[in-house]
Parts: sequence; structure tokens; C-alpha cells
Amino acid sequence: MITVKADPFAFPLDPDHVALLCIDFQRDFMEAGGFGESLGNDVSTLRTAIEPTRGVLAEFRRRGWPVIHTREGHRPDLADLFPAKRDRGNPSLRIGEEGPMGRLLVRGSAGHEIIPELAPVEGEVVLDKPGKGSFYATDLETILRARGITQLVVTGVTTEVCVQSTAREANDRGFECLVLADCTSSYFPEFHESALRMFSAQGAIVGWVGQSGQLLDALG
Ligand code: C5J
Repeated sequence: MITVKADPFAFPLDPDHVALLCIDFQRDFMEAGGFGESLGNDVSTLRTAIEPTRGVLAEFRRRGWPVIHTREGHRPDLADLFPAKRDRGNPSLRIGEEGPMGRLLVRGSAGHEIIPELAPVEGEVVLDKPGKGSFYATDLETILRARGITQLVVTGVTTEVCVQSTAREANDRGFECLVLADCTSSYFPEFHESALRMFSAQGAIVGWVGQSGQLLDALG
């Protein structure tokens, strides 16, 4: 076990059973002209997570530890898009409509791709999901159990939406999550802070919260 400083107490990282989860670092959320901006958000706020995540990703790759990337998006025929999700809010463009980076949140569009800074490399799992949680309607649990993974180091966007949904789903399935605060971000700084506090409150009721530097220090 490797002891990683974290809240509310040290995270006992098991090198043989840990994977890095990079949630939805997609152009649609991170760049102008995508789904995030269509909802009226300032997407530049998410970019703080890129460099810290790059550092952690490099370390996992160097050690040959598993890395899983997720992407939120829908089939081109939108058969997996519930009307309840399609019609929510008052966006300038809806899911499936043509934007500057192709059809919003549709698999195969340029906006659906992971940003170049954190792009997957060969051998890494890329998981497409229709919902906010990474376990809902995907084979993530099967992939993790088949590899004997019991712990997840969690990075991604946005903290209070897809990261939070995924951490809760993982926790309920018995996976231990270390969420790296600086490797997550939100369009709403106050939601980011609140979500992180919710994870680690009550004795890590959802999981642990640490910083990329604490993880990298512990890994030496
Ligand atoms: C959102 C996500 N915010 N990846 N998706 O709609 O957090």
C-alpha cells in the first residue's frame, strides 16, 4: 500500500488494483462552441484541471497502470437520448444540433472528442456513456471487475455533475475513490467546492479528496 495524504484521512492506494478515471475531458465541455457553452457557461473555468491531470496521467502511463477515459454523448440517431434530457434547460443549441464543432454531444463529432492535451493513447479504455454517471448504461463495472480494479483515482469535469454522479455510483458498487480536487473543475466554483466537501464529509461517505501533488509525492 502507498499512503496518500487526503481528506478526511490518508488514502491507502493499492498499486495492483487502482485505475485512473478521466471523466469527460471533451471539447464539448472544455472549448468554446460546444455543449457547455451552449448552456451559457464560461468554459474557460474548466481549464485549470488540464495541467494537473496531465501530470497524473503521465505518471500512470509511466507505471503502466490502467487508464480509463469517459465521454458523454449520444448515438447519431439519438435513439439513446431521453426527451427529458434533450428538452432540459434553454440552451442556444440542443443536443444533436449542428454547432461549430459538429453535432452537439453526438458520438463521432469533433466536439465529442477528448481535448488533445489529455487524448487517450493506445491500450487505454475509452468509454462512451449517454448519462452523467459513468456506470449507467455502460460496461464500466464489468471492465473494472475483469481487471481486478477496486480503487479509482478520479479526475474530470464537471465536479458536481459527471464526476459527482460517477463517484457516487462507484462508491455504491464498493470501489474506493480518491477524487483529485485540482484535476476536477466546474463552471461554478462554489459547486466545485461543495461537491468536494460532500465527498469527504462524514468520514469519506462518498470518497477521499486529495490533490495531484499529494498523489505524485506519495508515488515518489
Ligand atoms: C455535464 C458533465 N455537466 N460531464 N456533463 O453536463 O459533467
